[in-house]
Amino acid sequence: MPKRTLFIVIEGLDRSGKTTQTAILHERLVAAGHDTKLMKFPDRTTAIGKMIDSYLKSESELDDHAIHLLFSANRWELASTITQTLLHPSPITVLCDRYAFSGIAFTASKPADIPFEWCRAPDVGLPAPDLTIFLDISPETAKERGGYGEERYEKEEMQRKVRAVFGRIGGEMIASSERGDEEHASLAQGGRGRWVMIDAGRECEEVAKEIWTLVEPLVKEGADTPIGKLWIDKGLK
Ligand code: Z5A
Ligand code: MG
Repeated sequence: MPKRTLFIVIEGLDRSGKTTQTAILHERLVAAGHDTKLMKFPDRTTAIGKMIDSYLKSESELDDHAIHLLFSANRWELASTITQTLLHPSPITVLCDRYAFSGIAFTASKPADIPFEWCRAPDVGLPAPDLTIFLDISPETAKERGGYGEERYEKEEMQRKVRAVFGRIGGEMIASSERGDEEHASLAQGGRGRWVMIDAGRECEEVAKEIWTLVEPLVKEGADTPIGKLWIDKGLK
């Protein structure tokens, strides 16, 4: 199979610097000659994204299950864009700010006690990231970055629960990519669908440097496996 470009996701807790670090990484990739498409979820520009935006700003109310499915639908409506970009004849890397992992972490942390497996189900089969960089930050440090804002989930108690669910997702992704390693070519030894946690409570440039050190050699090498399907393909379950 010819080499293809990578699908890289930056995930993390609120105020961990996802948008800041995605922008820096995007700049560095482009400067290094890697054409890169920047994406973000929720993508508030689509019709579904506008409903999500209105919900997050508390301008509208929706059942917890319904909004969860809208977040997922927002990814599915852009799934073919991700795949087509990765398979484009001229190589384009896809770099994405939040993805399905945020979807599970936030809904499963709500008081409604919606089961983890139910939260994961609608995203099963989406294009799987080759690499997910998880920006970890303590709720205390996050709070120092200006406190939580106006939007619905920006409360400390909720953020603690979200952190715990992300811990479960990350643990399962790491275990899965290690299992997958037995049969698949590895993403520079880290396994297919690699999940890497980075301490985001440090200076911006320190975090950016660690991300670049991780990403640069992987992007140079590319992937020689087909685009995975999230939680379906071996090594991504
Ligand atoms: N959500 C969901 O429920 N289901 C889903 O499926 C998805 C999302 C995809 C909106 O998301 C909400 O949607 C979110 C999850 C939920 N709920 N909450 N809460 P969003 O992505 O639109 O949220 P956001 O408000 O754009 O991003 P964020 O997570 O809050 O922030 P961030 O991107 O991680 O951080 P940042 O914008 O880069 O930085 C925050 C501030 O810290 C800013 O002032 C920076 O200048 C500063 N900063 C950044 N890095 C540093 C360092 N290293 N040191 C000091 N200060 C820093
Ligand atoms: Mg952000």
